[in-house]
Order: sequence, then structure tokens, then C-alpha cells
Amino acid sequence: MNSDSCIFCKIVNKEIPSEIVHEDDELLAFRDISPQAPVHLLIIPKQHIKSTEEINDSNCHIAGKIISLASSLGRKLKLNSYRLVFNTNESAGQTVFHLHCHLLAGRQMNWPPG
Ligand code: DGP
Repeated sequence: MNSDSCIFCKIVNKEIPSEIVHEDDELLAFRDISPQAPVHLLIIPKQHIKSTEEINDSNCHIAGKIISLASSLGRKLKLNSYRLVFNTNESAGQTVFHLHCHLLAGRQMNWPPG
């Protein structure tokens, strides 16, 4: 899927509405349309990166920024526990092929996740 048909690129470009909780030059964070926990945010780069498979030495700063933003949102929302998830490819549950970090909180999380 290229960026023209990518649903998260459309959210970045405000062609599709979303409940945005943070925006800066490089990142967008918004509420998941199908929440799996009381707090379920998606943190994405504005740049179209397909998945963690496309993270490399030249763009890995974005992964650090995503985790830093998750930490900042955790403090802002006063979350004392949360889970960060990057699904990579279909068997792992990836359905949208634009890199995203799920931030899940507000309920007991099980491990292993299944
Ligand atoms: P994954 O399965 O890891 O690829 O997660 C994709 C998530 O994206 C899934 O939890 C549902 C969410 N999602 C899909 N389409 C939309 C949308 O149009 N708006 C919002 N806010 N979330 C979406």
C-alpha cells in the first residue's frame, strides 16, 4: 500500500477525521477507532513508513520519538501502567501498513498476550 491509499496518511492529511491528542512536525497521536482498552491511542510518524521492518539506522530516531511521546502522554494522562505494541505484518495482527504504536491502558493486561 502506498501513501496515496494509506488510511493513516489520510488521517495525517486530515482527509479522514480522528480524535487527535497530540500533533507535532513528525508525529500524530489519536484515539483508536476500535479501542481495546479504556485508553487506546495510536502514535504514528507523519512520514509513511510501512512497519518496523522499514526502521533502519537512517530513520530510527522516529522510533525513539514515538516512545518518548508515549512516555509523555502517559505522564499527561496520569497512567501508572500502560502497554506499547508495534504489530509487524499480518500474523502479528498488523492490519494498517503505516507504522504505528498502540498505547493501551486502563485495564489489567494479560501476559502472554495470545
Ligand atoms: P493494527 O491491527 O496493529 O494494524 O492496528 C490498526 C489499528 O488502527 C486498529 O486498532 C484500528 C485502527 N484504525 C483503523 N482504521 C482507523 C481509522 O480510520 N481511524 C482510527 N482512529 N483508527 C483506525
